[in-house]
Amino acid sequence: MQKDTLVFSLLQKELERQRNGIELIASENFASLQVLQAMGTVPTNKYAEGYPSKRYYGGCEVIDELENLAIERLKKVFNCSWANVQPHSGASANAAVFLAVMKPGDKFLGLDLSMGGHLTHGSPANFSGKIYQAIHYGVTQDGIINYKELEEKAFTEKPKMIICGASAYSRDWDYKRIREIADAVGAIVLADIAHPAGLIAKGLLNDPFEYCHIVTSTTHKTLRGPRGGIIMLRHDFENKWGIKDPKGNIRTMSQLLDLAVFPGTQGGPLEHIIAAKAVAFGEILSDEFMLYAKQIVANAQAMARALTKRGYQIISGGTDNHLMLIDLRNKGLTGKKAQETLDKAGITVNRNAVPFDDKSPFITSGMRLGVPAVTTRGMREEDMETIAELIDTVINNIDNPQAVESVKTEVQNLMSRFPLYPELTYE
Ligand code: DSN
Repeated sequence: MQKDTLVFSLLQKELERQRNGIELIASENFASLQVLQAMGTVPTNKYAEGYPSKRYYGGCEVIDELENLAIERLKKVFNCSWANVQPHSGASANAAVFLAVMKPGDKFLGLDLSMGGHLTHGSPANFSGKIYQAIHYGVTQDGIINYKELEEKAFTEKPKMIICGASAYSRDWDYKRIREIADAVGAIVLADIAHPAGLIAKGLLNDPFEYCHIVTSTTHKTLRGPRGGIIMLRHDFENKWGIKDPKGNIRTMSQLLDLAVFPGTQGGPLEHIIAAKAVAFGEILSDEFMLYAKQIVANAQAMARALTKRGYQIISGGTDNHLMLIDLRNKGLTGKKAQETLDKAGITVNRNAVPFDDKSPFITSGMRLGVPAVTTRGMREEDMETIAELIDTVINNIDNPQAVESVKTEVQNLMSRFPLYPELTYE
């Protein structure tokens, strides 16, 4: 068969874009070459509905070994007793948790999307907000989770589940406090750690497993694996809520969650992606990944300092993790304009609503910056200062295409010092 030069030339173009730019989208990263290699492998040809040793298809003996390896490594990464590595994404992982523990119309509490939450935490546009009754808590004027509001709403509304976790929140979470509130109202706590998972894995942030009943994550953000999702329990438990499986049996939480992933919300697992997850989990267990995770935190703090020095307003005044949310109103521009102009300079960010935003989610008053990807490229604290200066130059020349173009050249020169997949070519 002839090589599909059109597709592969587009892949090469995307590789060059990633090589030449400064990637600051907080949810993105660069998986290792062996993670990429594992993804493009033969298990994509295989159906393996079910779980290791309980499949609905023949020929799954090697697939079972691969999936078991991914599970065992993941259990070591987070010191947990049970894991499901089949969710195709973080949203799929969360959908399975909803299906396992909630009935349509049941109430739950989650962080408002406009305050840093996630679509699957009850946005009206998402299944979580359409099928279930979402109640939201937010952040205080200082940009910190409003635990008082969370507590008051929990007591008034008596939700069945409380979700903690965010997509645009730069501070650590008080899981203990949330569990105490949940226990007082009889709710299940779900921690969605998709963003800070890599830092949690290395003990650099509070441990949600100590207090949260169920933990979900993606695998492609700070965990630096393939695009995908996972669900974990540190301690499996008989569910005191009496939640039943589709046949009306009361099961342990791990059984309910397994059933909710398959056959509840997914069909055949992506075993080539599960192989790549196993590779990534092996990498996370290394000492090298500890250095990486520590560098993420050091870089995020260096970036926050460098931007604050240049007059940028960081929500909550700084960061404990890998990201920061910037209110651009004092710079007189919208998130949309900032994102689009930075894009022209080869600096990739995403516009983001800030708490109490007066602009629409399509325009926004803020931008979110994260450092996991630039840290993977080998950048250090001093490079964060350089990036802040480049961002500031673009923002100060927002309507000056020549100045923006000259930043683009500087960005390319800078990034050529931090090679990305030097051995890779698609042409
Ligand atoms: N879309 C992801 C993010 O950018 O944070 C969350 O799923």
